[in-house]
Amino acid sequence: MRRSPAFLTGALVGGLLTAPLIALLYLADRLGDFPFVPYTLFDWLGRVLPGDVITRVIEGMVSAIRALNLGETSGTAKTIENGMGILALLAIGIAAGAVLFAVLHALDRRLTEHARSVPGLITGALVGLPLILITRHMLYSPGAAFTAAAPEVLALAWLAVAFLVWGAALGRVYNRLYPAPDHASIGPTLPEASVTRLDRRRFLIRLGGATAAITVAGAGVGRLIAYLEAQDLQATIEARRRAAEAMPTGLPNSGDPVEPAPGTRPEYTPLEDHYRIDINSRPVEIDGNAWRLQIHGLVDHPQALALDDLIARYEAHDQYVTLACISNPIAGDLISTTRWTGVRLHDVLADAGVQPGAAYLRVRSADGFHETVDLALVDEEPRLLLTYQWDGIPLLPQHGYPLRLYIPDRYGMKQPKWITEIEVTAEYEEGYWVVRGWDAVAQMRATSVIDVVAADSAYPDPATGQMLVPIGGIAHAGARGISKVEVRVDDGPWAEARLRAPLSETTWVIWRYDWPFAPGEHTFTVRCAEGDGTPQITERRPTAPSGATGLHSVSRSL
Ligand SMILES: Nc1nc2c(c(=O)[nH]1)N[C@H]1C(S)=C(S)[C@@H](COP(=O)(O)O)O[C@H]1N2
Ligand SMILES: [Mo]
Repeated sequence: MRRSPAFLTGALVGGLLTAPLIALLYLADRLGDFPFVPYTLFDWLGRVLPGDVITRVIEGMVSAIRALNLGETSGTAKTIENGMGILALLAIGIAAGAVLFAVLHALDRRLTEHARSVPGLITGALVGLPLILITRHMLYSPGAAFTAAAPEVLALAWLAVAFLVWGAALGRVYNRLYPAPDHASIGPTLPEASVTRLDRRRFLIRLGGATAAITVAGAGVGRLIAYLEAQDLQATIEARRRAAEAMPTGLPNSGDPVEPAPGTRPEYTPLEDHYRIDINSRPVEIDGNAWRLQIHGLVDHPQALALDDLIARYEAHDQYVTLACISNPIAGDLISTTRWTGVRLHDVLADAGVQPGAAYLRVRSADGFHETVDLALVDEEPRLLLTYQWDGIPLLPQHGYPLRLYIPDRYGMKQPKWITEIEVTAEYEEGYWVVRGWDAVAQMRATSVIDVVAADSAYPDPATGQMLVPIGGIAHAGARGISKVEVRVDDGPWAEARLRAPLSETTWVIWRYDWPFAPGEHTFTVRCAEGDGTPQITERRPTAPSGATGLHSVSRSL
């Protein structure tokens, strides 16, 4: 019987040893906020890989989540991304094991037992060093304002130890599986002759058992801590609500006679259900007390504003807003509505004294995200808000605490969270996603969606006795408003739906059409027109680069 090649055994051992390494990194992260290398690696890759690669990954992921019905898109996507980070580190470990074993096997006859402990340590260093540098760059470079991390020296030392021990273990396992022939009697390992194939297999099984136990224990305890912390988030929302004395305010359109069809999505998205999209495996956590908004560049009075300064010095404005991601497919769930509270960017800039010649704002965020805003837009659009509250409470970490920018009529990609800096400049600079091939303006597309064909809620028309089935959903066109929604059944005529008054001119509109029921299999299609009558684009286009277009249809057997 032939032995499997050393590199294959190395790949196996690499995998077996990297799994517990990842579990222990995770445990340390949950216990003491030590860096979780799979996430820093993934986030770094997301920033350096070419934009079209990233765009394809995002599109593939969003369509897979929808096709397989995996649940809410943004949360599921984040889970998959987190998994990809873990798989990436696992793959690195497997590759490193394969290479180490292949190299040692080639040198086998020439290395003494003692010399053979060195390559394992070298492997640990070669794999660990770049990952440590990436982690340092992501978490501890001057621009990075992630504060929820262990002290730098301690964190990097822990990673160095972890990777060296991991590398040394790789080397040890190699020695156990392939003892040096000439020095076998000196070392603690068995003479080669006695290391039978059976013994090797038994050893690998024992190793697998031990590493599996560490992996499960480490990951399990880590998960438990994460679970306990997640419960804290709900508590955080509640505590913030109490602290802000945020009374549930009545919605401005509560008296509207058009009742949503039963099963239509909530008109006002519960805060915990608002979609979340950003380039970070974990939400950026900023210390709100230490945080300052820097305003500099072509201004007479550079500013460093604390959150309290913004709140105390400027008038607060509320705006009900429907935010959507440019990656939202037709009828996707990357769209939500809440109440944004903040101060006018225009007012804040006036105090900084914008100098002649200035034309743009470069807005920078703690996570390296950035966007450019036209100063002309700031002058003509009073609704640009430096936002510090959603739903009446301070922004949650995942939604941009302490400060984010609202720009009406634009997709989310133009609206930075976790803002730290506004530079007033004369030169245009492409924003984070614009550099990566997405639309430079990113004006929201008009869209209309059927949420429900509420056959269960059919009722007889009081006048004629004809059964009516409520059909309902949303229509949205950024800040341009919706003047008309129409529904077509099969190839019939377009019938006008009733529109509920929206929460504001910048939110979606809930529509409803009560369809005269006819049994059978039917296809329902919806379309809308913008405030000024401009019809929704019917041509099917993908999300990249400018936002999806096309009509939404659903088929039902009734
Ligand atoms: N700093 C920062 N801001 C960001 C992003 C980001 O990755 N980093 N993503 C943008 C994108 S693509 C979208 S769709 C919105 C989503 O905001 P939300 O997660 O609060 O819903 O945030 C925008 N602002
Ligand atoms: Mo987005």
